[in-house]
Order: sequence, then structure tokens, then C-alpha cells
Amino acid sequence: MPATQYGQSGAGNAATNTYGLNLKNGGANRLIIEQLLEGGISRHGTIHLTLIDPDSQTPGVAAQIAGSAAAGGTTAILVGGSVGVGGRGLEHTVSEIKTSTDVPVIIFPSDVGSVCSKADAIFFLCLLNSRNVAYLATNQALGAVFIKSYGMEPLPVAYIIVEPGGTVGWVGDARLIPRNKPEIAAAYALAGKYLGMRWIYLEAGSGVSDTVPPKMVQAVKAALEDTKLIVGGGIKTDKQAELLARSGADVIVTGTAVEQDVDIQERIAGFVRAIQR
Ligand code: 1GP
Repeated sequence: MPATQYGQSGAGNAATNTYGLNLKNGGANRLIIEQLLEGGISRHGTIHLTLIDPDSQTPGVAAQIAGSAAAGGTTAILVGGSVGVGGRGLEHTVSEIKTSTDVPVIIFPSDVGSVCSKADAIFFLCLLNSRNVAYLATNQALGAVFIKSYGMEPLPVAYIIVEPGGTVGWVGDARLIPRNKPEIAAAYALAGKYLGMRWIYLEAGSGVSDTVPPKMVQAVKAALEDTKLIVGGGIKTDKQAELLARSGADVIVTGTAVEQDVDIQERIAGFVRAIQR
């Protein structure tokens, strides 16, 4: 079995996948997905993640998208959405995706109902600018028990929603960060860092017409320094992805651009080329 792009080899170990990762060995490999993402960032400058909403296609089609995205160079598959995500549909989608690719599958939850035992890891989100305690602590408390029993890896993520915010802004009852106030976004991001979160996620909302403003990304990254910054929402072109990466995004997330594109592998490869150092 060949060494992976991350320099690991799973040779001789039946419990590992082709990335050399023992994805289900809870305690021992607690930070393995996080290290994989960090390794990608230190090698390539900025990495790409593909978001698949299980509510937008059949599990079989989701698996095809994931396989093509992985072939195009995406580092991991995020599975999530704001409405209608959970139960059998989610489980079936994650299971099918895992048959089509060895890249990690990470849950991008909307609430406790999105915790899924078949995934490798979960973005353990705190929606810092929500007005609703359910998105600040209650879903986290209810979900934590499942995450532990499933042996999933939680990645601590401070989630910050920026105007226009889209569906997630409404569902999450977010007090949206004004687009012309990068200093407010930077203050929230710094709060997330000081609360101990190793990943900060600036979200404009899925399918929105404008991405997070590059100037806001710059201000947030300047405040965060080495804490990792994820940016998503409304990214449709290579140019937009490149600009956000140059502004300081360590991770670029796209969802809609892939759902709407026919040549998914090439679409993702374009994003990956645009953001790499
Ligand atoms: C992830 O919500 C985004 O942060 C995905 O947004 O669907 O617009 O790519 P798009």
C-alpha cells in the first residue's frame, strides 16, 4: 500500500484505510483528522473541503460527488445542511460516501440530530453570534454524549455567521456580523481562540450571492495568527477562492458550486489549484 499524500502508510494494518488512518480507534487517534487537515495546510497553504447536503440528492449521487471531489483534490468531505439533515437519510448518505472514497468524512452539524456514527469526525461547532442558547451550549451538551460513545473525533470550531447569512443564519438565530464591520468579526474570532477553539469558521451562508468580504478575512486572520481559519458560503469561482485564500483563509469550503456542476472533478481541481501556495 503506498504512502499517502500525508506521508503515512497503512501497510500491513488491516484496520487502516488507504490513507493509513485508523479512523475508528477513538482515544488513540483522537486528533488524527485534525492533524490530517493541519498537515494539508502546512504543505499546501490552503486546503479545500467539499460540503455535501444529504437533503440535496440521493445517497448514491452523494457518493459519486464525493468520489469525484476526492479525485479533484479535496481534502475531506463535509456532510451537513441547515434543514432536513438527520436520521436514516444522513446515515445512508455517509455510508455511501465512505464506499466511494478514503478521504475523511466530517459531519458539519445543524444540531444534535446531525451526529452520525458512520462519520470519522465532527465539527464541534459553537455558533458564537447566536442569540439562542441551544446553538451555544445545549445541542453541544446533548451531542457530546453520542460523540463519545461513537468514538468520533470532535474538532472544536467557533462558528461565526456574516451577512447575508442565508438559511443557516435564520435557523441559527444569528446576530449577523455586518459586512462592513471586519473588526466585529475579528473580535468574535479572537474570543473563539481564547475560549480554546482551534478552528474559526467564517460563514456567509450557503448559496448566497456574496462571499465573506476578503477584507474581513484579512482582519480576522491578523487577529488569529496561527489559529486556523475556515471560510465558506457563496464561493463559486476560482478567483473568489484564490482571493479568500490570499486574504488568510486556511480552509475553503464549497458546496453549491459542486452540486450545480457537471464536471465535478475538474471544478474541484480548479479550486484546489487556485488556493494552493
Ligand atoms: C459552507 O455554507 C457553505 O460554509 C457552503 O456554501 O453552498 O455557497 O458553497 P456554498
